[in-house]
Amino acid sequence: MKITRRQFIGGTAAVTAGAGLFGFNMLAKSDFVNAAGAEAGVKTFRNVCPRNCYDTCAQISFVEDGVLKKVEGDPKSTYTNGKLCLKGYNYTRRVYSPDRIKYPMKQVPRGSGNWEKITWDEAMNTIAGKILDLKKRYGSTLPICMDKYSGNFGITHYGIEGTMSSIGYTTRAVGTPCWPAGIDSQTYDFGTIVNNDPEDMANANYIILWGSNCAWTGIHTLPFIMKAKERGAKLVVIDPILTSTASKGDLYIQIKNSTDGALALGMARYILDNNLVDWDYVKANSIGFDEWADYVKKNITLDWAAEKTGVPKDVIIQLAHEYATAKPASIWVGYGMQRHTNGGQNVRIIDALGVMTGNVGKSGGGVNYAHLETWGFNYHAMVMPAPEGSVGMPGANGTYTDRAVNMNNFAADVQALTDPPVKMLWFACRNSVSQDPDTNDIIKMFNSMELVVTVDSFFNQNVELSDIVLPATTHFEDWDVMASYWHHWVGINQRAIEPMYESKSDVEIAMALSKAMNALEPGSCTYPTEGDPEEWTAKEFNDGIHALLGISSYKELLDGPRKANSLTVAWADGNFRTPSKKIEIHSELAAGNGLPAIPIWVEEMKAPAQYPIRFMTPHPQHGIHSQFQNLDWMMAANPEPVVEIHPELAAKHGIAEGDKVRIYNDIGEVTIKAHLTRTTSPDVIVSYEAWYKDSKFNVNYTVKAIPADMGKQATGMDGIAFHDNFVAIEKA
Ligand SMILES: Nc1nc2c(c(=O)[nH]1)N[C@H]1C(S)=C(S)[C@@H](COP(=O)(O)OP(=O)(O)OC[C@H]3O[C@@H](n4cnc5c(=O)[nH]c(N)nc54)[C@H](O)[C@@H]3O)O[C@H]1N2
Ligand SMILES: Nc1nc2c(c(=O)[nH]1)N[C@H]1C(S)=C(S)[C@@H](COP(=O)(O)OP(=O)(O)OC[C@H]3O[C@@H](n4cnc5c(=O)[nH]c(N)nc54)[C@H](O)[C@@H]3O)O[C@H]1N2
Ligand code: SF4
Ligand SMILES: [Mo]
Repeated sequence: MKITRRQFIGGTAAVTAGAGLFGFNMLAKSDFVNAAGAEAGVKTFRNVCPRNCYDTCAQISFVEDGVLKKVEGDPKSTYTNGKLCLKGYNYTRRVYSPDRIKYPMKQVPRGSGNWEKITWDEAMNTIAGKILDLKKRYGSTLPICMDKYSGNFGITHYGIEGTMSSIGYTTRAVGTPCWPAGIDSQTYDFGTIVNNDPEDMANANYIILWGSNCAWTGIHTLPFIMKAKERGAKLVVIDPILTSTASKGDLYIQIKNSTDGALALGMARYILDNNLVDWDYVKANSIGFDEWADYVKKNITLDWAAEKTGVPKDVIIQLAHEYATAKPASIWVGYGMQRHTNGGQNVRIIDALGVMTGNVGKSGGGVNYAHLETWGFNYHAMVMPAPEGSVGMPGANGTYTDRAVNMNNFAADVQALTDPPVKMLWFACRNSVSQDPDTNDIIKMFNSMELVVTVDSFFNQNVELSDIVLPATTHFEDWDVMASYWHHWVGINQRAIEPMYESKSDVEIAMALSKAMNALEPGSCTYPTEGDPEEWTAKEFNDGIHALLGISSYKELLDGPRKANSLTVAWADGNFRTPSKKIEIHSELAAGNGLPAIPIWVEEMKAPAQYPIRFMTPHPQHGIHSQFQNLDWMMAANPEPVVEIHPELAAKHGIAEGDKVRIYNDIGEVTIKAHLTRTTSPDVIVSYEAWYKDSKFNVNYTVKAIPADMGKQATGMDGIAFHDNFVAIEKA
């Protein structure tokens, strides 16, 4: 079975290596050597999935004659445990997709579909020329704006930020759509985000999945949850939608959106009234608890909580009693529940529940959100000095800085800038047209540009509106190092196959751009013009990372990923990182930012009269945002999007299964096929965000850039209330 590398591999050619062809017994060592038992000529390599996914899977790739034949989960990571999700098993299909961007191309005019192949030299000279032209016309590089986010979270991919720094002070999309409100909550309460090792969830006696659809979005934690269940633990899922995750629960609670804080406050009232508080823990570790307890007793009743949340009073009592007594009890706060105008505040109230029951700092416990403890790399590819004489936004003591625009309000913020205006966009690891709120405004923003460059591997909706597209490598064609924001493993990414077609990694593109700029104007770009991809990765390591992982060189990761074992139980040492060094139930930092000092109830956003239906657009099963769903195997499994509608709501509008539904509000509309289901409630419709091949489907036409309540403190910008999205519907 031989497959040679071809320019255009389509059909089934590249994916013939069936499951079971190579056994796991051969996976012991893979530093470019064939492990015993491997088919002759098959090499194995270590890779890590670089997607913005909780699981950051350690992978083994199987390569024959330079062709990637199969990708498996690496059994050396006890978290990945030899398994991938359905996206992971599709990687061979992704790498060899005929739809990959193969070489630099230009589109004249933008949006016409009139693409023409160009050379790397032409692409780089055009881009370099435009950068220098803008710099000359406006006196700085501020008219150049970069938007990079989560296409690839590898550490060397911060070289995209480095590309910008190396040309001068530029305009940058700052912030994150994922999790900022919740990060700030835990920053106010504990000083930062740290979660228990998700593998430790196996030790819980009670688990609440609070606004997390981990059966789709973080699948590798589920086996640990199931282990806990086998030991007798109870699983509760709190979500407005009866998701796949909810179907695994012993108890499913269909809460009204954005009222999680009311549920948690109701639980707190019960816990206080029934003296189930862990006073020893609270007194030793927190400040402000009495003030909050006073607030709860004076203001919160179980009847109010039941009315607010739609959760019956007896269920709130049961949940509160079980959570407070089944020690240890673990909460996983998902990112879905904080995508609301009071989302951060609701997370603070849930944090307080964990504290009052003494579940923080315990194995099998925790209020688990995320962590960045294994991310202490050098960011060598990112940290580049501005060229001499560069001018930017005035900073401290006569220095200059970049100009920030809010990633979560990108179109409006970019267009509002006048002095100087933004005239060139550089997208990498980012599909703004598909993923940003207010698609119509995003398109308007594109129209006001002189040059739009997108670096990507696929002809997505962002590329469709760009002038120049540059082909990006996949992670099998590149060296990198990868950490997770959830589990505690770190792994290396080897170059398993040569870069496909004419693709380059983002760092190689930075080097090529630097060459072109310095040829046109010596000294205009500080990015190195030469460098070996493995060396770039090696330079990200330091003593801190070595010590954390128990290694002395990155090369040891070629034997398998390593886990930071010192981090297993978050806050076990009680060394909180708040100003007071205690858990701050009363946070002066929050108060100073204009937020309530204590975790009190903040009203949720109500539906406006003309748009009474909430349109939720959470994360899909078959793709990760705009990635994977476009592949033929995924299109076969999930050929078209649907909007989930409760039969009562559908009947009200004369909508039957399979009808087209026009979903609209004052900023835009989208038409989607109806699927009638009781998994949602009669005032909420659901369609999962994604990019389908050859489709204009895009939920973000109706989504407004409404800020969440928190995020600025830790991430520079507030989060976005994706789920406070209100629409009207009609049969199309
Ligand atoms: N309506 C709605 N919208 C949402 C959300 C929602 O819940 N509802 N969720 C939001 C959230 S949480 C997020 S994180 C964002 C995600 O939005 P994005 O960060 O835009 O995420 P992706 O679509 O995963 O990736 C963007 C692009 O990166 C490309 N890419 C992959 N690897 C590389 C690489 O190595 N180099 C380069 N240059 N490109 C690469 C991919 O091909 C893809 O086209 O979407 C947000 N949008
Ligand atoms: N397959 C797949 N995996 C992914 C992603 C993907 O696109 N696809 N995206 C990745 C990224 S970038 C992120 S940020 C994470 C997100 O991971 P998750 O947080 O698990 O995902 P979401 O879909 O944003 O939301 C989770 C759940 O929150 C619920 N929810 C919404 N509003 C509320 C509320 O008010 N209260 C409660 N209790 N629940 C609510 C939604 O119904 C949804 O079921 O997943 C990552 N993993
Ligand atoms: S998308 Fe997530 S679960 Fe799937 S292979 Fe990648 S890291 Fe693993
Ligand atoms: Mo995200």
